[in-house]
Amino acid sequence: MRTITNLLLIALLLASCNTKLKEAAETVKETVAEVTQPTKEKKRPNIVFIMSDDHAYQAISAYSNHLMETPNIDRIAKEGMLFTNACVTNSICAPSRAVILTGKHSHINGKIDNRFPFDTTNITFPQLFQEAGYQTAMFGKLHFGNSPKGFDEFKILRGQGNYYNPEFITKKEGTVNLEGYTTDIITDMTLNWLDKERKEDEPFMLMYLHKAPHREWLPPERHFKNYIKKTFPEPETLFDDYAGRGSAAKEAEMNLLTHMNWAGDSKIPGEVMDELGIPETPGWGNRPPWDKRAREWSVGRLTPEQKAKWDAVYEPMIEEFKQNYPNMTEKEKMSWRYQRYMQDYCGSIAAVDDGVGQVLDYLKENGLDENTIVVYTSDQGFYLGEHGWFDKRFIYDESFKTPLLVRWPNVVKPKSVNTQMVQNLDFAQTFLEAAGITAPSDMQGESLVPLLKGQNEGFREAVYYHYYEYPSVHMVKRHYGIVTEDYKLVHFYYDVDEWELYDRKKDQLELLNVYDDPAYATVVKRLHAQLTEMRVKYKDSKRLDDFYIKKYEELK
Ligand code: SGN
Ligand code: CA
Repeated sequence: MRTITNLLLIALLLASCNTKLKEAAETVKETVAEVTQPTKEKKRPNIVFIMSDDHAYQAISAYSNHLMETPNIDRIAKEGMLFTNACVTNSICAPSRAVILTGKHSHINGKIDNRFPFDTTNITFPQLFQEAGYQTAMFGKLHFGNSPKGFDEFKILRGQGNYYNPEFITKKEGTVNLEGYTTDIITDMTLNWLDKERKEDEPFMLMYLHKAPHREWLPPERHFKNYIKKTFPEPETLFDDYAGRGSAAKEAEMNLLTHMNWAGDSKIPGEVMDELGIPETPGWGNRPPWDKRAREWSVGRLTPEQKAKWDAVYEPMIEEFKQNYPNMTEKEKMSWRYQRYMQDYCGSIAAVDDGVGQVLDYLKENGLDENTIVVYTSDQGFYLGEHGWFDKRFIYDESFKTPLLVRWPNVVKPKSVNTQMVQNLDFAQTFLEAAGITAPSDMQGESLVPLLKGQNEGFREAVYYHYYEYPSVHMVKRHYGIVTEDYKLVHFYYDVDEWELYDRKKDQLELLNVYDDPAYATVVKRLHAQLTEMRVKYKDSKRLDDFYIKKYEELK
């Protein structure tokens, strides 16, 4: 009753400002009705969580169309909210998925890298949805090492999965081999479940998870035949020499010219490499190359029919390359590799965009769109030639940030843009709150529901990041750090002890480490203190860093 009296007083005060009188009276009427009468039970929203693998925000036209158009993914932002500062806590596949499912940082859920097993005693948000009476289903790439808990139905790719003729681990039929293009197969499975298996009277939580555009980037015919002809603008930092940064950037093995496979990634057959005298790209840390084998396990899987269509388009490209290669400068080779990379990368995304369109259409045509939250994101960002790189892992922007678009009719204002520092860590609590399910108190994220409703006040001002997988493929050193709107403070450790500070406002390309610049002494001091506080808040520590190093070495 006291609440009602207070509300009345506030409304009357407002009303005294004359013209607002009528409005205020209405507000009072509505609020009193809400407080005194139990509101008609609202239908719980459905959730469609769409995630692709390694999809850089740079390749979504809702963010920027300098590379390609993604009209269907963009629909989510047009009818909902585009997050321009969404980021991950640990930029790599399986750990990102573990963070999303558990709502806990990697050092707490234990899945610190792709190799560590996922501890299945962790509580994941789908389990809570299932317990609360939601129907749950997952289709596509999980890449976890184990089957997901809390799902009525799942069909997941084995490990990394393949672009063509994939193998799926299924809940009901064991392992199955399917012929066709994986992105389309995952879409078909999703649509089939929505149409044939879903019960109409219960809400659902559906995870639709693409393998594309993960390496080695194989588009379907309908897209490779167009994308192979395209030319893409080169990023400003394609020829970066890493001069302003420490050893981590200099020693990473992610360079398009020196670390990308010719046979697997650029689609130049092994015989042609031999003919031209191109050596195989060494494996990480000088391990044996997997360059030619990568072609075998990707293009090598195509059926004769698929291969004929492939060759009809890729052979002319290979012929042209054979003619040009002997006279190409190193710079020209880099530019060629960048174009080749973007043609296949963007072509793979075009198929994801088609699938997203089909799912959005299905929801609309079946009257499900009004009460369904649709989320599009990636497991992390990706380098599209920025700093001369491909792959991810770093706290630097292109891999640290991730796309996030959310459509929630009647809650999210169409065409809204949110600049808050949200993380994949927040998804679990967001979905749970949206569904009216209580989140476990030890989850470490923050619900994004207020942000989706347009209320940003009091949201976090800094995020914590920690990457572990080293030494490993791409050789990105272990590091943790804090990122605020203005700065990024990073500690690279294990075989080095290096600190980096970036001024995010003045140096958006992150080319200059200003950690030792006296002009930043106060900032460094303040951020160190904030980082220490964050490590305490999220229960991370030097002791845990050492624990995971020891475990990592034992796993070798
Ligand atoms: C493979 C890829 C790497 C990639 C990791 C992790 N090499 O090892 O380029 O970084 O997966 O990717 S490949 O030649 O085998 O494709 S992740 O998305 O699963 O984390
Ligand atoms: Ca990934």
